[in-house]
Amino acid sequence: MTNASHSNNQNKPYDDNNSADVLLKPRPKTKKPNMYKVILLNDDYTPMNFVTHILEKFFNKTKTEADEIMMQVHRRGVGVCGIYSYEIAETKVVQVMEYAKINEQPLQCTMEKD
Ligand code: TYC
Repeated sequence: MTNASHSNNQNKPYDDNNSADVLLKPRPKTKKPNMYKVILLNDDYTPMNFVTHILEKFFNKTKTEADEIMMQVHRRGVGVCGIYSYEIAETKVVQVMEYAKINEQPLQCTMEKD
């Protein structure tokens, strides 16, 4: 045959009697990634305004949002900075820990599966 469409049904708008398609067609792969909470821990030494600054700088929070999360951590002991894929969450944790260290603050940042 010269025309490929004669030997298959690709050009036909409908394929009513080829039910095998239903079994063979793969489901669309939309697996959602595991997500991770990035968490700040309270301590008695790190200044409140340093924690607020961290939340603005690394987690793109507004001043109001950052103050709210900081106060949540201060009062309750922990607070969620954001929820990210594993690689992004890990990067945020490293950035915060390095920034706290060079500023000689004991602030602790960690991550946990959402
Ligand atoms: N508790 C600290 C203070 O009273 C403030 C603080 C808030 C520290 C949040 C860490 O993750 C933290 N200065």
